Amino acid sequence: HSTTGAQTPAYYVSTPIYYVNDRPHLGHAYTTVAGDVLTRWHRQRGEKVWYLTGTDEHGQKIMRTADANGVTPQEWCDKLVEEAWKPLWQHLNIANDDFIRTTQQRHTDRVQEFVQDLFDKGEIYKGGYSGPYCVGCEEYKLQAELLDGATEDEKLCPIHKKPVEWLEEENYFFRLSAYGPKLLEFYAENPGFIAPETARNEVLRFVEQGLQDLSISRSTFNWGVPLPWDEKHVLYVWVDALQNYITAAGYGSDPERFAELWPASVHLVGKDILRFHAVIWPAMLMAAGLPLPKRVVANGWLMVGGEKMSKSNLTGIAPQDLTSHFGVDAYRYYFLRAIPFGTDGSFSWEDFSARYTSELANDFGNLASRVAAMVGKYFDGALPAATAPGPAEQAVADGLAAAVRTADRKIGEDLDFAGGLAAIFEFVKQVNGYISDQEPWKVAKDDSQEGRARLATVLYTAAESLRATAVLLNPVMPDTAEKLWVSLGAEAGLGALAAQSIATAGDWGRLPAGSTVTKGEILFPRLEEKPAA
Ligand code: ME8
Repeated sequence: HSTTGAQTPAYYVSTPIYYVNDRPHLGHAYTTVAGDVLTRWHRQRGEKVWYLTGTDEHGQKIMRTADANGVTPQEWCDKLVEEAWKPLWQHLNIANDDFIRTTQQRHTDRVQEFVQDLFDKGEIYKGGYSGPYCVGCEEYKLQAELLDGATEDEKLCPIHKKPVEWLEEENYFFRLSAYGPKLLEFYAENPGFIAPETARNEVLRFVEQGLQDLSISRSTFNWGVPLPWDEKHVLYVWVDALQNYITAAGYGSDPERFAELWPASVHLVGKDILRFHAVIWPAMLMAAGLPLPKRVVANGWLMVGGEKMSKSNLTGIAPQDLTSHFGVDAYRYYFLRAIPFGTDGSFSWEDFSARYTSELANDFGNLASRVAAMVGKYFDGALPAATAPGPAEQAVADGLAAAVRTADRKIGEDLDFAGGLAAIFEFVKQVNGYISDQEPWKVAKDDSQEGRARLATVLYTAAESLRATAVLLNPVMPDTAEKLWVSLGAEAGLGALAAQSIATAGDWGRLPAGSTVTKGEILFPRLEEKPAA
């Protein structure tokens, strides 16, 4: 605990740290974009936020890949991190605050201290284990969950559909079995700890069956963090990996920062690695006497041909193959809008194109360009004041307030990105409906003072709606929202888009009359033909 006084806890979100055995695909980007939208949303609320991602670089999977490529594991990791992983996050406009690599000394030193502490407390003992192991998962499997392979002796991992290997060795064990009752108690007291509900139920059933102690070291290869008390062993890659969430946050090195960041607000994970995060990780933290993260939220899988998209099975699609066609912002939008968070979903070129055209280009992009064009044509680009508001305008203002409330709850609290985006785009539809009803191009033919006031009111209402839409979409589509902000001339009166708060986004009338509206860039250009496969 910090002695320098009360700290405001930061909203701390983590992604899994990804294995760098290969390049990233849509599945990795899915979790990372979700975390980016979540943290940008909280930043836009004015909260202190910390967003962590990184890479998992130890273990047999990485070692074998490096061997097969004739380089050392460290060389392999350095190359993949610098050439593939970091550039992708930059390309997708991910605003992470830190990037942890498990081969960094700031990590390995703290990991050694952590396990030494557990060893000293008697939480770790020496034993032996034999069982089927999947290198793809880096996990011992249970006989019962294996699938039949091509021959009588061959058994397959249910996730990777690849043969498991029989491992038999002397290792160190963590007394995981002792934590079953404490974990169940914790889940009962913290019903929101694991989401969604299906994930929570799966974990409860698993723990209720009784836990086995966990093998936490390996002595048949050396690509890992050495056990400080027995250097013939390296730490099991998952035990090392999970600790990134505290080592990056200043555990053991910067107590003040650690007090501010820990416990994490949300660990985002794919559903395949839920048990590590919702069972093993909390048990290790309990053993160390550290607070547990507040939430573990599991996303579903992006599927290809009915199977999980995966590096190991060569079904990965590179995000750049889609962003080069649809653009980065549409990419960020599409996966969160199309797949309810927590459920599996598949990407289809047709579905993406359809949503791009109807939701982004027609409903949203056209609205922005029509409004800017009309303010230009009828008021020389100077936003007029709404001098004659009536019930139609009140309905738009009410629709906005409702959209802000719903989106804030769904995106900011429930991680229901699809629901939150639906609420924002319902509002966009409402504004389109308002313009069709008001027919400003007809009102413009009425030169009377009353006609001018009506026209001014309609255009102000539309522009003010776009002002709020830019704020709400900034966490999801930052470049597009910025273009819109610029085209509305909002910066002069309201300041930078990033400084706008969600809390006041729904307050009607913030965009000052007199703002200089210009017809900016087309937000979502028409799609070219699909490139030949
Ligand atoms: O498991 N659909 O790393 P990893 C959706 N190093 N999400 C997917 C996905 C798919 N088809 N494929 C991958 C590891 N993901 C460990 C994590 S954490 C302490 C250590 C995402 O490279 C999803 O978030 O196999 C999944 O949890 C993560 O990538 C696994 O990445």
